[in-house]
Amino acid sequence: MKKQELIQAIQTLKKEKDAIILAHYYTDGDVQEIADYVGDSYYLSKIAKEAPQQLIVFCGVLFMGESAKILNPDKKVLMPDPKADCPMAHMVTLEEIKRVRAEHEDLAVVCYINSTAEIKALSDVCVTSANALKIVKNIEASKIFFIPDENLGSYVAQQVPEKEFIFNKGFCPIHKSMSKELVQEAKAQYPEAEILIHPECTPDVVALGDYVGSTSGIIEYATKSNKEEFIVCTEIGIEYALKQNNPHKVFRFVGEMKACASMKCVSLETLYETLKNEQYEITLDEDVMKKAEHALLEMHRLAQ
Ligand code: CIZ
Ligand code: SF4
Repeated sequence: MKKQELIQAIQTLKKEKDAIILAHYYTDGDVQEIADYVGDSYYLSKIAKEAPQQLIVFCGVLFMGESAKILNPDKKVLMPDPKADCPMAHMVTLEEIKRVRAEHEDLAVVCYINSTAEIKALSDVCVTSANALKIVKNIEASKIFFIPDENLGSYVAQQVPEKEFIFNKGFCPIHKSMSKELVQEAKAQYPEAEILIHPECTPDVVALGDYVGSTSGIIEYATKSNKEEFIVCTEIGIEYALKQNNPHKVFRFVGEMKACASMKCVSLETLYETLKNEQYEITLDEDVMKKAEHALLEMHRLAQ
């Protein structure tokens, strides 16, 4: 089918099947354009929780679809591609969480939303890059085991010196490829550009940022800034929303790997197939869902 036909077919199926399409900022522009809501995982988790439609189609990676299912369990949640997984979501073992819990008192296990449902089920609260700082400050426990991302954990820890942090060695390969050298080279070439950094980048890169924050934070900052040019250290899919809000500004991306293959699994074709065949449905163990729900609801409560 041609693009216009695909778009038409998706719109028709969406109405017929009472579906809502949610898309993350890292997905392709075509997908963001057709989605009902586009945002970061915190925002999309709130939309998914309240969605009245029967079908929720999540254009993103598996942990996002799982979170939607956990927060709105009576709905059918579909993902366009079952291979769209985030490697970081698996970078801590359940045994490690149990071990650290057993060894420490007055400890909260804080889990980045980029994690499997099983990991969330063993955690006290979830966070996203948009709310991690606020939530960690609101936690009563004096010790924080931050999983799975060491870089986001370090970024938060720096700003919450009153708490003791235990880190875990997880990372995002995409953000890790955005090295200090590449950012410095880009800055030498474009000295006027402001540097916008996602906190999944390593601490040496975070230290170079004029602004450090989540995707929604980066978009907001770039839109308000009176600068015309930016060096952006996060996944390239964000360019679509940046350009939509700022058609005349220039965004330069750095990194050996600028695109996350999992996020690019979604296309208009796979989205159409998803709606037509009602595949691939997210199913989760009931007990895991209940426990993981607690961590996600705690995120919504503590981020207020
Ligand atoms: O929280 C999210 O949506 C992710 C994965 C990135 C970000 O900063 O928005
Ligand atoms: Fe995971 Fe990184 Fe891809 Fe985000 S960009 S889904 S953290 S691998």
